[in-house]
Amino acid sequence: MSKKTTLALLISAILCGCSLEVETDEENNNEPDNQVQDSDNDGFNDNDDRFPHDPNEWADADLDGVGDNTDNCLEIPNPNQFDENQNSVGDACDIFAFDQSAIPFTSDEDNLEGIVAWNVGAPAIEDENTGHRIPDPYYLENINEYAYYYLASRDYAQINPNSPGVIAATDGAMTGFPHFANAMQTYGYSESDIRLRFGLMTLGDDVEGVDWQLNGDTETRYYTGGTFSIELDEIAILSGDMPQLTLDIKYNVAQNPLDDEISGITEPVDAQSINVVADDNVMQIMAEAFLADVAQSDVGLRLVFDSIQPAGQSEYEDVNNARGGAYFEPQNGRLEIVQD
Ligand SMILES: [Ca+2]
Ligand SMILES: [Ca+2]
Ligand SMILES: [Ca+2]
Ligand SMILES: [Ca+2]
Repeated sequence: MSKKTTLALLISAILCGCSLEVETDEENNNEPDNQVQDSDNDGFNDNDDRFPHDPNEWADADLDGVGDNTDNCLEIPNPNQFDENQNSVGDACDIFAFDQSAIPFTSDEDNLEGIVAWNVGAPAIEDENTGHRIPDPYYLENINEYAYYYLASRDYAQINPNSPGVIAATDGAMTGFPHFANAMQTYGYSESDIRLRFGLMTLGDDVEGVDWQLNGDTETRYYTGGTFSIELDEIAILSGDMPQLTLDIKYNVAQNPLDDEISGITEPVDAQSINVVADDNVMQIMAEAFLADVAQSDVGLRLVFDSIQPAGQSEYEDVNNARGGAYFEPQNGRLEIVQD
C-alpha cells in the first residue's frame, strides 16, 4: 500500500467517522458475523441500529439522517439542522425562528362566514338584554343607537345553523406553525380546511368602566364568555374557553355606523387550556401538532381582527324570537402565536 493510499484511507476514515473493520465469518455460513454484532457497543445490534458505527445514536424517527439524540427537530426532517436563533430548536420546528406563526384569514359574508351581534328585545334563548346606549355625540340619529350586547361567530346555532363559522383561512398564507404545517402536508390538508367558531359572548353586566369605556372617539368593549373550537375539514379538533375579546370601535364624524373603524383582539390562551377533542387518529395527530406549536410560547394563541366591516346589507330580523342584529365581516385577521 502506498503512503498516499494509506493517507487517503485514513482521511476518509476520519471524515466519515467509521471504523475500518474487517468482515469475519467464523461460522463459515457466508453470513458476515457482524449482522448480529453491535459494532459500536451502544447496546443496539447493528440490525436494529440506524447508526451502527456511532455509539451515541441508534434511532432516527424522522429519517433525515440525523440521530434522535442530536436532531434539533425530532419529528420534522431537517438534515441541515439550521438553527438561526441558536436556541437548540431547529428552524424547521421553531415557531420563534421566523417573524410570526400566524394563520391569516378573511371572512366572506357571502359565504356565511363572520360574526353576528345582536340585542334581545323579546323572549329568546338568551336572557333578555340590550346593550348600553352608544355614548353621545355618536349616532344622534335613531340608528343602531344601542351597543350590541351579544356576539358570536356566524354559525351560532339560533342564528344560522348552516353557516361555516367565523373564519376561514386562506391557502398558502400561513406562516410558521411548523409542526402543524408539517402534519397538514403529511396528511394532505390545506389552510382552507381550517375554521374557527365561537359561541355566545356578552358584555357581562354592561357597566361603564368595567365592561366598556369611551376614550375620545373610540369605544372599547370587552366581550366575555362562550367557548371556541378549531375545525379541520369540518371536524372539531381543538376547543377551549373563549378568551376575552376586546373590541375597539372608532366612531366617525359623519355618524355613519358603516364608516366606524372596528378592530378586535383576544387575550392569549395557553396550550394547557386548549383541549384536544378529535377522536380520530389522524385528527388527533393534527390537533397535537397544532398544540406542539402553541406550547412553544409561554403566552399562547390569540385571535386578531385588524379590521371588522359591518356587512350593511345583512342587517337581520329573526321573526322567531324578535331578535334583531347585524352581520360583520372580520378582515385581515389572524390566529397567531404570541411571541414574547
Ligand atoms: Ca449506534
Ligand atoms: Ca432525525
Ligand atoms: Ca429532524
Ligand atoms: Ca431555533
